[in-house]
Amino acid sequence: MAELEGLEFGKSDFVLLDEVTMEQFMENLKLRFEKGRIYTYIGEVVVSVNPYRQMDIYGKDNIEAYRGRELYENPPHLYAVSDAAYKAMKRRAKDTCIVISGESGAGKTEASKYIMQYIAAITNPSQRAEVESVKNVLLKSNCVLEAFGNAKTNRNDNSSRFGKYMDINFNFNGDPTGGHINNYLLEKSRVVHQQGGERNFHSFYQVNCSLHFCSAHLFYFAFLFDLFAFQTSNNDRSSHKAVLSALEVIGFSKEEITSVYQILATILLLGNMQFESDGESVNIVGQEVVNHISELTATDPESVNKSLLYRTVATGGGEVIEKGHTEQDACFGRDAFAKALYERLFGWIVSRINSIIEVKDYDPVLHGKNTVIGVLDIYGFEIFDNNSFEQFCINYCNEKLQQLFIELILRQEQDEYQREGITWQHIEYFNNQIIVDLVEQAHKGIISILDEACLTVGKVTDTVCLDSMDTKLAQHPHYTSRKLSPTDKSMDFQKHFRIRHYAGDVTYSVEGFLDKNKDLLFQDFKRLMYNSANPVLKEMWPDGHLSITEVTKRPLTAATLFKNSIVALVDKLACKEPYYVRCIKPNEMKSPVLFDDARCQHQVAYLGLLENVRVRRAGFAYRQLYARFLQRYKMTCEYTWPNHLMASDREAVEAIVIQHGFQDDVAYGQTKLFVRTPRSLFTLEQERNHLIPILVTFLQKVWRGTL
Ligand code: AD9
Ligand code: MG
Repeated sequence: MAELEGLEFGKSDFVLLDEVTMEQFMENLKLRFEKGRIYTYIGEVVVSVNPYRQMDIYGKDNIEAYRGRELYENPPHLYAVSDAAYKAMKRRAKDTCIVISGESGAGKTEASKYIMQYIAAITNPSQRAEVESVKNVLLKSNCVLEAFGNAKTNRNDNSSRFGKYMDINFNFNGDPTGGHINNYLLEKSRVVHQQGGERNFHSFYQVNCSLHFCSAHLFYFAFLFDLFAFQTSNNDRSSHKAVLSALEVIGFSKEEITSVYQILATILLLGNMQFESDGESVNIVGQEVVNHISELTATDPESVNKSLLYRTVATGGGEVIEKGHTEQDACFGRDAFAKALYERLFGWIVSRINSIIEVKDYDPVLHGKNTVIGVLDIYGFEIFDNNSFEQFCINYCNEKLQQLFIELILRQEQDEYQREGITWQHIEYFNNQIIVDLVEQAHKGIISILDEACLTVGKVTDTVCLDSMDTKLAQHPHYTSRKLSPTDKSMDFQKHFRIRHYAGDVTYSVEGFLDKNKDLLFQDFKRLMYNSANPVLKEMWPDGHLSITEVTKRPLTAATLFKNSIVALVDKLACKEPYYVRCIKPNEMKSPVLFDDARCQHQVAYLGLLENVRVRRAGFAYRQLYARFLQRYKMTCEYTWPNHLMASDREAVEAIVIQHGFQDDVAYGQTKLFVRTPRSLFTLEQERNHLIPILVTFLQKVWRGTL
C-alpha cells in the first residue's frame, strides 16, 4: 500500500476505499487521472490509466527513486512492480512474470517498454560488454517487432496485431544473460485487407524507403488501399531508419535485411496481381508482375506462374495431377500465399532474434540458477461492430488469462495466509471456467465443433457449422444464436452466434470462420519458396520439400494451434510469481483530459477490479513486516517512541495496535501484522500526518537550540 502521497491525489491503493463500491472506485480513479496520477494499486496490482500525453515520471531520477525500494515507499508506478518482480527474482531466486492486460489502446505496449527499460537501467552496474549487448538486443527487438507486428487501427495508431511474451533470463548476479520471445496469432488477414481508416502493418510503408521500388506507383498497391492512411509517410521514413539500425544492432546480416524487404515487396506485388479467364483457362494479367516477383524471390518465372494458376493434387488412386484454378481459386490462393509469406517472415524474424539472444553455454552448477522474468503484452478483449474468427481467438485468450488471474491472485493470498499461520475465509466470485470450457472443451467446445466441420469431407459451409453449434450448445448458459433466441433481432439467423464473455456479450459473425480455421495454403506455394535460390527465403519454408503425396492430410487447424499455444503460455505463467498491470483506456478520442465515465466503468467491471479489491480486503487489506510497521508508526505510541524496550518488534507492534484500539481487527502472523479493514490504518495515518509537522518543528527547534 503506497502511503506517501497526500489525500488530495485520492487513495493510492484501492484497498483503502471506505467502501468497495463502483462509485467510490470510479471517483478515486477519476480524481487520480485528473491529478495526473495515472497509477494506482490494488495491493500489488497496478491499475494504469493511459494519460495520452508524455509524463515526466520515467526519467533517470525516477528510476533511482524506485530502485531497490519497497512498493509502498513511493507513489504507485510501473517501476515499483518491476522492482518487486526483480527483487523476488534476485533475492528469492523466483521466476516471476508481469502480465499486462487491457483493451486496445489502453497502454499495454508502452507499459511493457517502460518495464523493460527499467530492468535494463537497474542491471549490469559494472557495464559488462556481453550483458550490455543482450540488453541492447532485447530493447531493440521491440522496435523491430512493432514495425512488423503493429498497425494503425481505428482504435490505436500503433496497435499490436500479435501477442508477445518475452522471457528475460538472469544470471546469479541478477544481470540479463539472454531472452526468448514467443509470439501469438499474428493478425495476418490484415495483409490483404484493412477496414476503412486502418492501415496495413507499418513495415509495408517502409518498403519503398528500402528498395526505392515503384515509388510512383505506391498509391496503387491494392494491399495498401487506404490512401488517407498512407499520408503519414514521413513518420514511416524515420521509423524505417530506426528499424534498419535496430536490425543491424540485433545482428541481422545485410543479405537478411535485403531479403526481408524483398519479401515485403513481393507481397505488395501479389496484391496487384489480377487474373482473367478466357472461358477455358485462367491467366495472369501482365507478365511483368510475374517477372518482378520471380526476381525478388529468386525463383523462375515459369514456376511462379504455375503455382499461381495450378494446383497439384493426389488422386484417390495415388496419381498426381495438375489442376487448373478457377479465377476465384486463383485469387484465394494468391491471398493465402501473401498472408503466409508475411506470417512466415514475422515468425522467422522472431526466431532469428531468439537465436541471437538465447542463453548459450549456461551451466547451472557453475553459474547458479538461471532465473527468469517474463513480460506478457497480449491483445486485450475486443468487441468490434463485426467480430470474426480473430476476435473469437483473442477473446478466448483473455478468458484464459482471466482464469489464471483468478487462480493466481487467490492462490497467492492463500499461500501467504498459510505461510504466516493465519486462518482465512474463502470469498466467492464469478469463475469464468464455464466460458473457457465452452470454447475449448474436447468434443463439445466451439473449437472442436469448428475442427470437425473443417475436417469433414465435402462442402461444409459456415452456416452448416453454425447449425451444428446451435444443436450442441443449445443448453449452454453462455452461448446463444438467433435460432436459440428467435426474438433477438440483433442477430442474423444464418450468420451470428453470441458468447456471454466475462467481459461482456460479443456477437460473432460465423462467415469466414471455416476458411480461417482451415488456413489452407496450397503445397505448390510452399514448394516454390523452398526452391528459391535465396537461402533466407528457403529457410522460412522447410515444409516445402514435401511432395503432395507426403503432405499430411489433416494438419492442425488455426484455432487448435492457437489453443495449444495459449495453454502452453498459461502453463508457463502459472509456475511463476505473477505481477499484474491492468490498463484502462480513458476515452476513445486519445484525449489527455477526457475521462469517459461509462467507458472506464465498463473496463473496471470486466477486468474484475472491484472483485480484486474485495478479495484483497476480504482477507486482510493490509499486511506489513513488524519492523517496517514499527518504523512507520512508532511515533504514534508512547511505548514505542523513539525506541521500544520490549522483547520483540511484534510486541511493540501489539502495543501500538492496543493503544489505538483496533486489536479485534488484526491478526499476528509469523513475520507480519495483518490488518483486516483499512479504517484502522487511517486512524494511524491521520495521527502520523498530524504528528509529523509537530515533530519537524520540534526537531528544528532542537537543532537551532531555540527550544
Ligand atoms: V493494442 O491492444 O496493442 O491496440 P496497447 O498496446 O494497449 O494497445 P499502446 O501501449 O500502444 O496500447 O498505447 C496506445 C497509445 O497511448 C500510445 O501510442 C501512446 O500514444 C499512448 N500511451 C500509452 N501509455 C502511455 C504512457 N504511459 N505515457 C504516454 C501513453 N502515452
Ligand atoms: Mg500493444
